[in-house]
Amino acid sequence: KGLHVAVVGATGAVGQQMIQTLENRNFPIAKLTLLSSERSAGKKVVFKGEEFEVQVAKPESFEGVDIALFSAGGSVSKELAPEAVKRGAVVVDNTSAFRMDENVPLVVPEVNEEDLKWHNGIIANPNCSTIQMVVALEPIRKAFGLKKVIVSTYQAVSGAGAQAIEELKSQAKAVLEGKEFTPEILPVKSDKKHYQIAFNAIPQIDKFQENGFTFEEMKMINETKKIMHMPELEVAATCVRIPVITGHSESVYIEIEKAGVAIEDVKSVLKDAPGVVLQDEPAEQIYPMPADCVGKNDVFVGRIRKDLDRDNGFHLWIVSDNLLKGAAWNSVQIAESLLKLGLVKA
Ligand code: 11C
Repeated sequence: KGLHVAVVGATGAVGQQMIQTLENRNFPIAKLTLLSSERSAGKKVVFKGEEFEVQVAKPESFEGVDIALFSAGGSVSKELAPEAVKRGAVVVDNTSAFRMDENVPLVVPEVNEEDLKWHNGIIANPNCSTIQMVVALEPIRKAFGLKKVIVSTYQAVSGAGAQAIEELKSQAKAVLEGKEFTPEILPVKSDKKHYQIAFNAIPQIDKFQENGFTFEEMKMINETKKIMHMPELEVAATCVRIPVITGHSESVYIEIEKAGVAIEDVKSVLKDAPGVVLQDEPAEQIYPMPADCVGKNDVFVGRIRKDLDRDNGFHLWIVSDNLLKGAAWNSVQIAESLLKLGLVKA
């Protein structure tokens, strides 16, 4: 008894976490189909102690599939997600292919689960750095209103995939041993130049757009407005890659609507918010750090301060596992919501 679930991109950094999360959550699976590009097909993956062979993803692979979780890059989603929908599957897509399509809901269950109700077969999973920010901002918006957001990110290399993790590890070793190396992956594999990430910080994630912002920065800006249903929200972002393997961190400045709100009011709202863990005790040096968040589904918030010049300004520090809440867990959580709301049936 259960659903036929397909994972597309089953051997990638996110795909692996999706399979693990489906297992950890004991998601009701009657049949599991693991798919990938030709390059990774044939690899073996273990789910609940059983070995599965990864098959090449083709349109026919989706016959009889109830839910397909896609994380194999935008071009694979563009080609195969409509094929999966045609065959009756509901697609949860973790790429940027359909996120800003007005016929596709972009969902973070803690914020806009209701948007699942108008899906047309495809549901988009937002960008990792956007997800963790909106989980913390939504309860603040509900309680006090929200006018403006300025975010600077400190993003882990696993956001750029398994090859970027390897590049950081091998570069760090080379630098410490005084050996030569040639950067090949970061900041963007397909861009013209590549820079050292070990012992460095790179202020470029994804490609530059005509307005001078990178695509990652524009994703944070546009996706935040769509998920929160706030086209009027003022949002600016600066996204930076740092030499951390997993766990994105964000320094976020917000301006709220309501006057006279105290730090304790913000803390008490966050303490009770779904998906949020408040870690904010400066006297005890307690604050979120990526190394502590790895492997956890929650969004951790701390360093909450009232702005020194503006009564309605607050500063926050937000950290989460970019492969879990930022990707695999949010996708599986969407699948759980679809089941709960009766929007998918075996
Ligand atoms: C990064 N945020 O850290 C990116 C990875 O649009 O799903 C996620 C890319 C995406 O490099």
